[in-house]
Amino acid sequence: MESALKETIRQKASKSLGISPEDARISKSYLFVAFAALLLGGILGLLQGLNRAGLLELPSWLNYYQVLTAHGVLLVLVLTAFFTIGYFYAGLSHTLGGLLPKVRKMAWIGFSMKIIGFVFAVIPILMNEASVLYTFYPPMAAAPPFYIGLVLIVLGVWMCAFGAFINVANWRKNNRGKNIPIFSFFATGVFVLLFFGSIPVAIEVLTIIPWSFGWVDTINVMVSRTLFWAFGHTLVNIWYLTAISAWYVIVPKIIGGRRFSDTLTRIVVILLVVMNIPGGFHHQIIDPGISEEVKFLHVFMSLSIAFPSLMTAYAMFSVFERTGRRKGGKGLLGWYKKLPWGDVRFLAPMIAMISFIPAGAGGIVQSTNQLNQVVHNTLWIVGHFHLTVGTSVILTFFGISYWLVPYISKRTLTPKMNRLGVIQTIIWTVGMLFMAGSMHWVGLLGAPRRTSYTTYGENATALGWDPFMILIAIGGTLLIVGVILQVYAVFHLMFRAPKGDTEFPIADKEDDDTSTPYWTERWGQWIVLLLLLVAMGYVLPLVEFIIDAPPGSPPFKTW
Ligand code: HEM
Ligand SMILES: [Cu+2]
Repeated sequence: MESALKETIRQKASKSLGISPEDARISKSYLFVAFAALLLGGILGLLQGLNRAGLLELPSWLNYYQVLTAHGVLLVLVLTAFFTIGYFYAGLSHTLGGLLPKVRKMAWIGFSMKIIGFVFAVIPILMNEASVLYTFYPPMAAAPPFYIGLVLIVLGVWMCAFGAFINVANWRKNNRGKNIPIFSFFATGVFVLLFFGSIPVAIEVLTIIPWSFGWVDTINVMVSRTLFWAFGHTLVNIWYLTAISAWYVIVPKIIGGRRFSDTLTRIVVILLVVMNIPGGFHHQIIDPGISEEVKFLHVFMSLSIAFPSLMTAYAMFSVFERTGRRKGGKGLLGWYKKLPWGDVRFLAPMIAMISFIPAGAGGIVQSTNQLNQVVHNTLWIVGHFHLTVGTSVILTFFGISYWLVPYISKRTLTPKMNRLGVIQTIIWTVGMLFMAGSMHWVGLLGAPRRTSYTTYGENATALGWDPFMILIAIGGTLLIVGVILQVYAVFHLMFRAPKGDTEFPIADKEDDDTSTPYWTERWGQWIVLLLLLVAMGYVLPLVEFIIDAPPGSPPFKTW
């Protein structure tokens, strides 16, 4: 009780003081880059959609695969990384009583490293020397600066992860025996995953660099792909964990309710962090040379992530129902009418959650050996991740932006901007229904992903895909309208909206919530467990790939 009281007083104090200008500047810069990436990446996405529908021929100086590489890099690497860091740093500052000066410096060094790395990576992409797609697997080889840029980006992310660890450790030193505030608990989980999840890709890139320079002749493709997906699969769950931090902590406050059980929330975070990394082979289900047992193990681990997801679904709907009933909602479903559907800060993450239901089901389909054979490398996959990251995650980020950007800019969300946000959310949802829906369907009919417009010599099957491709182009056109509205909203909230104080909305626990056991704080143990599971998933296959190595591959330029 006493600690709850202190907590409230502290929150009140930091609420009235707001975020310090130094901390705000960090988050503002990160979010600015994130939304600039959305604008550029969105325009490129539209070009792809129109090209694949046969509606637009790209000029001779712009290659489809070059555009696709930039679209992937801008949206899944730049947008998500910069948003995640800007968001969590604002929340660390808010819940831990400000960032330490040292941590601020690290955030800026990290920022510069990522920007310099990005410039290094982008120049060869612009020169069509790095159209290797955002997955950059060997044997396709880009010009060396592309990989050097990636190394700098990873180091920049590590800088931010360590900054977060230092700030959290400092808080713990000053608050012995206490659970860290729930938002910072999520941040810790995300940065732990970011750090450990990006070690494999760092190793991969370090082995690619000498090969792309021509200092070594060949590379072990199986090892590279495996290291990539140990990272890629983790990255997906980093986005997911970031999104659910807002679902568990922020959304209940916005609807005027309380959080779901604090202990359960922390267990979900721990499970997602610990079980995550050894799932990467579900992206390589039809790769040759990997034993069935290992594939099975990884599929098991990936599906075990569905367990905390189901816990999340239960928790969220429980919060909605409780809150709706407290506000007078009657009957079996009457509570849903009491939810603030006209508030973009609720509507966007709510649609995000709902779209995660089919998105998650699609993920289970892909993790199933037999079904994977049907959808592998078809447009189904592209539909899947536009639903997961392009809708569940991004719509949550959009919803966050309507309070986070005013919060760090000391401005307010006006009813007019809120209305614009609601319209934006609806346009995005409809656009994605068209685009991702058609992609799923045409993927089942066999249309391949990552392929520019072709009719395969007027082949009848390929011609049958055309109507769906037109729907994809229509969806893409709606989405670009959504992108422009969203970027306008962020720009407006950052620089133009009326001055004033906006709250960082963190929901309280229920009054009758049980106290949280302190063992949830043992991050050292969770990390040991994480490493053990990583060893279980990866040591044997990697040793096998290296000892019984397939013939190495020279670099190829396929575009
Ligand atoms: C204006 C909105 C968007 C449009 C019109 C769009 C359209 C497309 C199209 C047509 C493709 C694929 C093509 C192919 O396989 O040939 C694609 C690929 C992709 N998109 Fe989007 N997209 C949009 C937004 C997003 C967002 C918000 C994200 C993630 C945050 C995203 C992530 C990706 C990724 C990762 C790929 C795969 C790249 C690859 O295969 O290497 N897209 N997009
Ligand atoms: Cu995965």
